[in-house]
Amino acid sequence: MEDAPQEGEAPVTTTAPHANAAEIVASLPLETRYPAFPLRQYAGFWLAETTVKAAVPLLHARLQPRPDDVLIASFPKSGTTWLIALAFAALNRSEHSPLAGDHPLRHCNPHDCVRFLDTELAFAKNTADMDTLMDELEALPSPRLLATHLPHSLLPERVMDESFGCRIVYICRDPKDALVSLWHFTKKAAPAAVVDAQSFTFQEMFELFCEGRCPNGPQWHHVLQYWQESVRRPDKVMFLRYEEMLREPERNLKKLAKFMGCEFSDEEEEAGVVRAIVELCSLEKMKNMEVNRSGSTKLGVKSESYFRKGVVGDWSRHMTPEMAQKLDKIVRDAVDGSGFTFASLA
Ligand code: PAP
Repeated sequence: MEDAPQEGEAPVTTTAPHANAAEIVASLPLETRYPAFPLRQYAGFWLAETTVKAAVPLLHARLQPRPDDVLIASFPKSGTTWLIALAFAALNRSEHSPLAGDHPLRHCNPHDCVRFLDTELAFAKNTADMDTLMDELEALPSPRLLATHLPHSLLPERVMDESFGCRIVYICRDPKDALVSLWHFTKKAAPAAVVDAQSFTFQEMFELFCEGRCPNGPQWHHVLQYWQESVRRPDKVMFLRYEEMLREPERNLKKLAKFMGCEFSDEEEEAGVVRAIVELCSLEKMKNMEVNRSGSTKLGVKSESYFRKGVVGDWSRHMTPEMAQKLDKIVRDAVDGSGFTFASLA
């Protein structure tokens, strides 16, 4: 989390959908209680102001998806880092053996192995930097590994195009655990300049989350949109659950590779390649790598802040039963009748 672009530095004039987002941003509902950055309510979601101003319009105007792109999508703190690592290791395994000592994931935070569309644009300092980012995206060789925290309804239409659209892999996590993870991350990753982050209480985070007033919230609407799209277009949108991945990492990695078009062969499985990737990307391994213990990602986020406990049910150490019941009810009411449910609410 770095300083936001200066006011008025990111005007994007184009006729694409959301082209006027930068002009109307100041008139949108504002939430300043989230300490890392101001949020604006836009198209039903609470997004970083810079995401509304810059990332959404620019992606709609310029992103050219390719059918062999893999777009990792998630609500923040749902297992994104892990999924990026697994997808990167699987896609690039012929060039980088997961057993090799010089594997890129041993030297780079997973976030530096992927292009994070909305986040990178939201962090860009000015229009020139944003243009450079878009040019870099265009110049990347295929297959590209991209990532986003944007809700499905805010992705450019082209991403869903039957001929040109790309594959999306979404990871979903229990809302209560995502909330706890977001609170820890907000306090740990925020730059020192954001003084309020240290005094930001769990109760404050809880209230914001319940109101959907957190980055990319409401979480349950984010999840529901991608789930519905995965039901509508299962060949293009894969829906994974963090809890299931923790339970059966190898099975889920094999499913992921098949979906991405790089299925593991029997020979590879026998040679232990699947196991080696799961091990390379395990929380234990990643957390203890020097590159993830110190320093920052290219966006200036402390590397270590992406790796904490990685368990199911940590919420019970932070929430009273009443808090859990309150959030469960909000989520249950919101997804009721959709056919979707979170495992912990089933
Ligand atoms: P992001 O949205 O900022 O990229 P994201 O990676 O989605 O964050 O979420 C971080 C969570 O994933 C952390 O959960 P926790 O706070 O409940 O512990 C982090 O520990 C967990 N995580 C990170 N890497 C892994 C991994 N390799 N395996 C399992 N969980 C992981």
